Amino acid sequence: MPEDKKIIESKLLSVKDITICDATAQMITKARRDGVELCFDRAASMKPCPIGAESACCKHCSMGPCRMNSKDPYGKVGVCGATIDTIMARNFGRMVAAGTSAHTDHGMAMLDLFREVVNGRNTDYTIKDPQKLLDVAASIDIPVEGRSLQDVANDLYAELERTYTQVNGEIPFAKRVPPKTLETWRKLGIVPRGAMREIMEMMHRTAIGVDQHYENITKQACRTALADGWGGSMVSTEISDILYGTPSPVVADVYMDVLKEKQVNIIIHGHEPNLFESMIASVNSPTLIAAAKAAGAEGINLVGMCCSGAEMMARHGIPHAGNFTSTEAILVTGAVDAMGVDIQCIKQGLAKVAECYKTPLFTTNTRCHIEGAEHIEFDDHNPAACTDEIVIRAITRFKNRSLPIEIPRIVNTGVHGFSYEYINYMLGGSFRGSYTPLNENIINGRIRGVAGVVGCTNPRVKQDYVHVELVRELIKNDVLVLLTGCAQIALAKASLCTPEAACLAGPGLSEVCETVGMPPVLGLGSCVDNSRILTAASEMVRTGGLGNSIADLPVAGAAPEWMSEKAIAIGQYFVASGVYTVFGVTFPLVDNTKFKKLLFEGLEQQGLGKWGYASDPHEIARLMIAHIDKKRKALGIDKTRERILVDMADRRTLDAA
Ligand code: XCC
Ligand code: SF4
Repeated sequence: MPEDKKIIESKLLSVKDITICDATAQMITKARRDGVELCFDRAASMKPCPIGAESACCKHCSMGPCRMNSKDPYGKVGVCGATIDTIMARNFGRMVAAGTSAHTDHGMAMLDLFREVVNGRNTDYTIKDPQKLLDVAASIDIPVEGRSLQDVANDLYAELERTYTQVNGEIPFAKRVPPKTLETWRKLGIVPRGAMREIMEMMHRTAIGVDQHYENITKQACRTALADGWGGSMVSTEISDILYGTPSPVVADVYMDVLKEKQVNIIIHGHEPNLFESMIASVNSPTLIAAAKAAGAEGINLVGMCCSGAEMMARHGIPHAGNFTSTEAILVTGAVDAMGVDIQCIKQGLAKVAECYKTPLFTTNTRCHIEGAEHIEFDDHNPAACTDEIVIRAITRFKNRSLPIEIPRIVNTGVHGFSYEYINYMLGGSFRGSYTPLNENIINGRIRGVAGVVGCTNPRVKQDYVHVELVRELIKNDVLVLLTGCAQIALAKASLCTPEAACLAGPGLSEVCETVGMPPVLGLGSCVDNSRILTAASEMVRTGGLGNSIADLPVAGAAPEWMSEKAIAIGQYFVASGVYTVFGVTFPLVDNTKFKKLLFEGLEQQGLGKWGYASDPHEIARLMIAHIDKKRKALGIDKTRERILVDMADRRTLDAA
């Protein structure tokens, strides 16, 4: 597929080939003028290692590293005798373990804070959503009737801790899994016990000389990934909702014009909401606002990026400046007076760019220091000490601004914050909140199916382009799209997170959107909030009419511009939950191997989902829609229809709207 290849292999030298984000494009041009290097330039000057890209090497011991030949995958084995399938399965399993550990460690930090709030040792945070606490407790069979909130909270903490530490049995949220799906997992022996145990076993099994059957390694990869989706990530989402409030639709601005030239601009970028929540308190402190005004600023402007930004946008409507590949570019504006980061997806390259534009960069989390950045440790028990200090330092930087400022004058407004609970309410109304209307609209064909489009942006592909083209085609074909993470920001920038974007959807989906007043693409929050998609899928099964397991549903997932190991963990837990999941960019496997066949076909025959791959957005859409149609047919709710391609007229319709 020549078009496919072009997207990946173009040297990405001209700005219009690098991104469709006009603000990022403007900043790339300015950075070139200023002689500052960004991730796009580094990607262009360093080809991806072809052997690593196909996962055809192993460095698990010092008899190697051993390199296989992807043109002749069975032509040789490693010094220990490991075959290409063992090598690829081990590498894949370790990516799943790394991604799972990221989400579950994040979830554990939320649980640590919850414990301290519940036992009264932390009074800086409170339980903002007691109803959610009761709902979560009830969902895992903790008695709630007639009990005090404190008692239920104590039990909930003890129960959820098992998600991590339990050595035997099933993690608590296994109770939420549709029975037939759970039965399949039990049969395959992949119900997670506790995340720590699964990650440990995954690492052990993939060491030299342990598990050397790709099928058995894949089972543990499923089990580990499920400890993420139904474990660490789900705990993170639920506890964050309990502590900070469950999202409901909120209007929010995206793009770089959320920076304000005359204000003190502070960006928070990373993943854990506690830092961001405390920063909201700090920027609203009358003393600090007065200090900002004394320094000549009109006020203090707090903005998010990446996943903590997506989460704060969904929960509080905090403006969002851009996704993963824009985090260096935003510093090029010269308008950022401080950037505070915590964990995950924080490019080390930020330190250099921040230095060039005299923006103080602060690391705040004990797990993430960066050489060249200043560390101000964030402590849940005294959160203001860190966030107030960042504000003070930002005010100083504002006062001493010496470089010219150039803020791309582009901003878009959209609606975000579609939690699982809100979708329930939105479709069913407050008196009969339920997923029945969604299922009915799928059964009657107005909605063809549901797609989750998630994940990162990646400087190896044109930023936002694959996300936006894919989603346009999905909604045009009446597929309702759920978004999280950096994908959500790409679509928000492209104006698709608005009710008006219903005009771009097919006739069935646009009718539903217009009736309910919702956008055809629903932003759910950060990457850990992919757990909201799992909860929604379970509810669709429970509501009835669409089969007995998640694997029966006319749904599909995609991470078209992924880059992180976390995306692999997410993909694997969707696949293990029964979802067909298509990745773009590249897939770390050698073609024509048994392990690839297992991931792309075999798992589906075991009652799970399966993986797919394509780099071209229209091909990804074709694969997803074909799968949705296959599931509709199996459910007996298919009717023939053509796949519709997006044309220029559609683009003009949106511009006009
Ligand atoms: Fe990171 Fe979560 Fe990927 Fe974005 S989507 S690049 S993982 S910030 Ni999570
Ligand atoms: Fe080579 Fe085997 Fe060692 Fe891997 S574990 S580096 S394949 S000898």
